[in-house]
Amino acid sequence: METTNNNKTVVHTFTLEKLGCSGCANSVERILNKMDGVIKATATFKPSAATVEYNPDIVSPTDMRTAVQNGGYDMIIN
Ligand SMILES: [Cu+2]
Repeated sequence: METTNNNKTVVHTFTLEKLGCSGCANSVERILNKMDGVIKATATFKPSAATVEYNPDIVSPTDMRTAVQNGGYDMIIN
C-alpha cells in the first residue's frame, strides 16, 4: 500500500464529450471517483463537464482521460 503525507490537491474542471444524458454524467462520475488519487469528482450533462479534486502526485489528467475513454466517453484536458 502506498502512503503519502502530502495533502496537496488540485481542483480542475474538464470538459466532457460523448455524453448522451445525465446517466452518462453519473457514469463518468463513478469512473473518476473510484480512481486512486481522486478525492472527489462531480460531473454534469449540461454543461458536459467534470470537476475533479485530485492529488497530482498520484493521478494525472491523462490517467483520468484514459479511464473516461475506456468507459466510452471523452474528456478534454484543457
Ligand atoms: Cu446517457
